[in-house]
Amino acid sequence: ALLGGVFAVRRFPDGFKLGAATAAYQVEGSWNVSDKSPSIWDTFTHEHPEAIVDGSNGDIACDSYNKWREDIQLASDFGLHFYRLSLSWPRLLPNGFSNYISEDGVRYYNNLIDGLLEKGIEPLVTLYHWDLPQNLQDLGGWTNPLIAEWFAAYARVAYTLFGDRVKTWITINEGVIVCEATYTLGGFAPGISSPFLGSYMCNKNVLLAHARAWRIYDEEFRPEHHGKVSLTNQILWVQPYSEEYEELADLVMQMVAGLYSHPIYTRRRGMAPHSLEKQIAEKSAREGYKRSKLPAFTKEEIEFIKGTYDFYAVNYYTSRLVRTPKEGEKIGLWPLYGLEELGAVLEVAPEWPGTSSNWFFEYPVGLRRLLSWLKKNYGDLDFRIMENGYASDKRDINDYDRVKYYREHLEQVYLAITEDAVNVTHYTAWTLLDNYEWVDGYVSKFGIVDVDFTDPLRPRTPRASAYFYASVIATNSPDGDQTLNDLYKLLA
Ligand code: GBH
Repeated sequence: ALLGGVFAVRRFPDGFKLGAATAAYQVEGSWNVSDKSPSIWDTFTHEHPEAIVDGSNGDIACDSYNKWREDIQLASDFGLHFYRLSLSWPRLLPNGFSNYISEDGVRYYNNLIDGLLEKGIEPLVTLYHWDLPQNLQDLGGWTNPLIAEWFAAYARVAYTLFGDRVKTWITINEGVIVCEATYTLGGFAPGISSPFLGSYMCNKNVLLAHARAWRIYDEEFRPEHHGKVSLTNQILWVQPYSEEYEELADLVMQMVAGLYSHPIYTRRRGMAPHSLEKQIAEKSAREGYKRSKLPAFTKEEIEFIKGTYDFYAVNYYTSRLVRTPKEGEKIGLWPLYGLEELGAVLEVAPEWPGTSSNWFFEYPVGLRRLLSWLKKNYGDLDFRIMENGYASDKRDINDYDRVKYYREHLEQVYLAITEDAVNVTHYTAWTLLDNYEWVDGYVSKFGIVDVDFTDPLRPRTPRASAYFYASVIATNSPDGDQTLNDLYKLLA
């Protein structure tokens, strides 16, 4: 059995695509070279190092601005089918607006895209992975309705420059984090706390900005370039603590998934799932607001947003159990401990292993259940996992815990496809390289490749998980190379 071949080999469907992702602010560094202007993360980390666990920032990060050739070589060594990267808006458009395009920014992304294509790796490009130009934040950022126009203009520039070679676009990465981690928690750049007000305004504008960018592609670029555009959703799988909380669990799912999916992926009425609209309207009335805190959308806006997708992209890391609070129990803030707005307490099962990130507990089955929930709620779509990966604070090259995470999650993807008939077509490892993990600084490491951040040259060393993942790709099997797999099981 150790040599494999004895058991039937499990394989993903033909054409299943496996890749890895990074994001501009987390890897590029070179925050102020050439004419690049600061993003909200540059400003936030410089002004509030105390908000970051190790007081660090992304000024240099992995230095991928200079070392992009090495990154491509690694992606190629592992046999990645695609590499998901993001553009830095303030690197490409230092004013935030489209009146001035940075030549240096264009050169950098052309090099990266062409370099990937030369190795036969498809570039997948995210337009917005959280690094808003600071000057746009000064004008209200994602709470200013004009941002839909600013973003649309930026998207048009990107499609024009790179659309001949980039065929898959993600408009906005994780609207729920852009709005809730920012405005509800106040913990992410720009560090403004406006729970369930700013976050709801942001939600509306994110949806409108995405829809505009999708429609521009659809009308002006698709006829020539034939690409696809969607947004990614980071979704916690939330299951009832016990049977009596089934309805509550669904309500919470409608908040963490539905708020950004219902308006795009369903033809059903309204901008938010009905149960959620009702809940928030009632809560708003109790709080003395004349109208629901969820901003109203016009009929035209609703029509404008519906159907603006070409696939369903989901990022999955972790799960929660939900129940109502006990007598006198305080509900924590979204989404680590609870959803005060919905009267829901979230917690983790004691048997779910923790990681180096305080929000992150392992529950592989959650991924399979989430995929089924998405299919049930939004239909038989082309589902693409655009992020999944494991956090550790160890610089261990023999990262068997990470191998285990990938093995167990890939198995759940395989079961979702083969047992539940969910049409999952892509899987993306987060992340290619250890990088700047936002408020977790350089402490929480998600890379299948180690980066030495104490060395100015930022040397990269592939971990066991990189070899395992390469073998998954080579065999198109969730188990990877059976020999390797058995070996890891022994060593783990
Ligand atoms: C993804 O976010 C990101 O796309 C990626 O950039 C990031 O490096 C990766 O995952 C790992 O974190 O909102 O209260 O939970 C995943 C969502 C965002 C979840 C930050 C945890 C921390 C505060 N994560 N969030 S909270």
